[in-house]
Amino acid sequence: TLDRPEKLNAFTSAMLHDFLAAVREAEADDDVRAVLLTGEGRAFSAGQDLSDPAVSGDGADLGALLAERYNPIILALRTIPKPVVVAVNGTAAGAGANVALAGDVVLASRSARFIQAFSTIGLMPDSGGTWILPHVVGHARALGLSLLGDPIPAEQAKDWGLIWDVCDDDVLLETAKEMAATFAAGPTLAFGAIKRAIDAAALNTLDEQLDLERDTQRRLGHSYDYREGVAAFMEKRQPKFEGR
Ligand code: LHQ
Repeated sequence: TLDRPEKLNAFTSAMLHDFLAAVREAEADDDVRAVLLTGEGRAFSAGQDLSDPAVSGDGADLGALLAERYNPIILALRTIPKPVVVAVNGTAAGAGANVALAGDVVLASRSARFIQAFSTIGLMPDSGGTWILPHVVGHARALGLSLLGDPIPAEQAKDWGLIWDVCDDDVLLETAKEMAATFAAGPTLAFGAIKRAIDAAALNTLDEQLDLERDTQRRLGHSYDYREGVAAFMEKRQPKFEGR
């Protein structure tokens, strides 16, 4: 949980450090089979803390901050081979929006809004924004969102395919927790393979993607959870997946 509600969970350097460490820890710990990311208070995150001298001081090197903090976080969220559920509990602005969009299943509260708040302060979208937006919403909407920096409501984000679903504010966290718990009891190796394949598709040819499916399915075919899934189907019972 991003936990700096008095500043709308704007990211400080220390928060970003701890965030990355937490995702890496979740990746390394075999007992962790799903991740749930949310924010405390009325916002998910207002993005980079603009009062930090590292970004507002003379000669501040924004590229260094991206290289050392934001980019590794985005890559860690995209490549952790476990489902990442994001509960966007309120405004997600700037890097806060793009961190949220790096999740696998993004749920937003009805009152949430997404703001590509970059051009408004003389910047361009970062934290993967210029990659994910054109892939997901297309050229025209990616440009409109980025150039205008207008807030878009959760319902519109869903209509545009930016996020998975919208929940009433009072049930968002509960819904996200249930989903994360369901993932945590699921076939973890398959989930990891699905993430990797869907991401790879953005760059692969059909030939390459078919090869990836062949190789990955071969590996999953030797997993305990596949045997268990088939056995449970044949025996007309619920599977008990173990993530191996
Ligand atoms: C904040 C912030 C904030 C500090 C609210 N910083 N205090 C950039 C540079 C380098 C490398 C990495 O990448 C980036 C990427 C980025 O993320 S750049 C984009 C940074 N974010 C923004 O430009 C958004 C700035 N915030 C806002 O526009 C508004 O706060 C929003 C629209 C998010 C919410 O508006 P309100 O609901 O009206 O809340 P508020 O503005 O009153 O904010 C509440 C408090 O939080 C307030 O503090 P105060 O002490 O006056 O109560 C704000 O100053 C503080 N806060 N965002 N990014």
